[in-house]
Amino acid sequence: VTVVISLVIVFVAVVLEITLGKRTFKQEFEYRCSKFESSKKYNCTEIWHEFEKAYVNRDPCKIPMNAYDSLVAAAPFEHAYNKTLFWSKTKNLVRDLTKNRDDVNLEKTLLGSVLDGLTWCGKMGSSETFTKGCPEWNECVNNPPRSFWNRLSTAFADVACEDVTLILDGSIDTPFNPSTTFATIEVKRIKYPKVKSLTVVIVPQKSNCNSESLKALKSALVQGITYNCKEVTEAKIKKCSSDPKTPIGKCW
Ligand code: N1C
Repeated sequence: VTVVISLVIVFVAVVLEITLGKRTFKQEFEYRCSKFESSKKYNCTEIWHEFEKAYVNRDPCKIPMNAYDSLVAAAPFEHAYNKTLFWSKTKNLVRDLTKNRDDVNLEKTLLGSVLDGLTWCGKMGSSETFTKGCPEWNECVNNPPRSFWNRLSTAFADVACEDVTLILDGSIDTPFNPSTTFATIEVKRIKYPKVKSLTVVIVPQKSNCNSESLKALKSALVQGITYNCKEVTEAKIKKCSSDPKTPIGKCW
């Protein structure tokens, strides 16, 4: 009887661990990366190694953008650069819109998808990766996730070409917020004549195409790039998300 009870307890424990057990940071990284590895030329072991090198055993407030240079080089983009979509404060809406379409936001690239939503840092004197006790986004400028997104967004904007789209949030007063990654990094890296036009898409509410905030965007844009702005209803965007056969340009 004791043996049977012990076996049952072990069985229940194993089942619980499998169903409730969370992946470690490294396991999550490798799991997400492996989805890209099979069809393409990526080597996830090498990519993990390059990633770790950027922040392990370092002060988590002293990770500059260029710490991720070799990571970005180890996982080059392979998307259609003329299908680039940028966003600010509209991440979920953009995720839904580009799902099942060939249009690409940063979270659809290997490194963007692997690190999306994660927090990480190292500590001096340790070879581990931590997910707790890491600096907040605004706590210090050079924290590991912030420098990573700045570095990756730089690379993403650098390869963009032809006609690009920017989806902004009309429910706030400053849809083009000077402190965001889009405003501090991406807008400056979208270059003419490589990029011909930028189309802002906004669901008009507190802000619309005539807002002051968008005038600031227009003047921050590199000279030569044609600026367009389109107001579109939320209902139309939702409809477009559920109908991926409609080319994204026909959604507005
Ligand atoms: O600061 P934001 O938005 O303007 O950044 C968005 C802009 C996009 O165009 C992306 O290409 O910058 C790129 N980008 C991401 O793709 C991304 N994925 C996840 C920037 N940040 C990203 N994150 C996380 O969202 C990141 O951890 C940071 O905290 C937010 C930035 O979101 P935001 O302020 O709405």
